[in-house]
Amino acid sequence: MKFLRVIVAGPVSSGKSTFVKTASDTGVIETERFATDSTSLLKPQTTVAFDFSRLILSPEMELHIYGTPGQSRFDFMWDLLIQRADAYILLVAAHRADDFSSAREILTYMHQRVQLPMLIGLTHTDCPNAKSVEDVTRELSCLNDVTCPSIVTVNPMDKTSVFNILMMIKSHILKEVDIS
Ligand SMILES: Nc1nc2c(ncn2[C@@H]2O[C@H](COP(=O)(O)OP(=O)(O)O)[C@@H](O)[C@H]2O)c(=O)[nH]1
Ligand SMILES: [Mg+2]
Repeated sequence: MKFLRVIVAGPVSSGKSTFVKTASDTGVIETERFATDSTSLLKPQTTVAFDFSRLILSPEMELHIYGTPGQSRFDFMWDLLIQRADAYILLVAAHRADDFSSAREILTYMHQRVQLPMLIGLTHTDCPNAKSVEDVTRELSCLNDVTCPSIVTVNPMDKTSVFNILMMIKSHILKEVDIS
């Protein structure tokens, strides 16, 4: 059996826990707790360790999907998770431009630690004031020396949409394995 580990990172409320839950065909393990700081203005609960779910693709292959906590005070968890990952997806909420700098920080953090296949998933594209893929591409590539990766739209509440981006990241992983 081959396990592919995919990390789902991103700022608070970008859709990580929802994504992990939707991806699952076996149920999910969550570590949500009531938020006590500024996060509580965005939502009542926040992920403190990680969310985990599994997607069985075939008798030989499973995706293990780990959602990170969004708040940077839990960034040691990002480190633990990313060091053993095969790939990661960074979720960015299209309608929350104030969070783009936090998304860039996470991108830089990951990039400095690992060189792995990755994609950016643009969420909340259905919300008022959502920026386009082109706008977000520009915003995320303008700082730091991180080359901007592919950005695709994803709806974390929609099973097909989540499945599609997971299949994209899976083929990135398998391409890397073939080459090496
Ligand atoms: N309208 C809309 N709501 C979304 C989308 N993605 C996530 N949400 C909602 O945004 C909220 C925060 O999502 P959550 O998964 O808790 O974010 P996390 O902090 O990254 O784990 C939840 O109420 C989700 O249902 C999206 O693409 N569109
Ligand atoms: Mg969460």
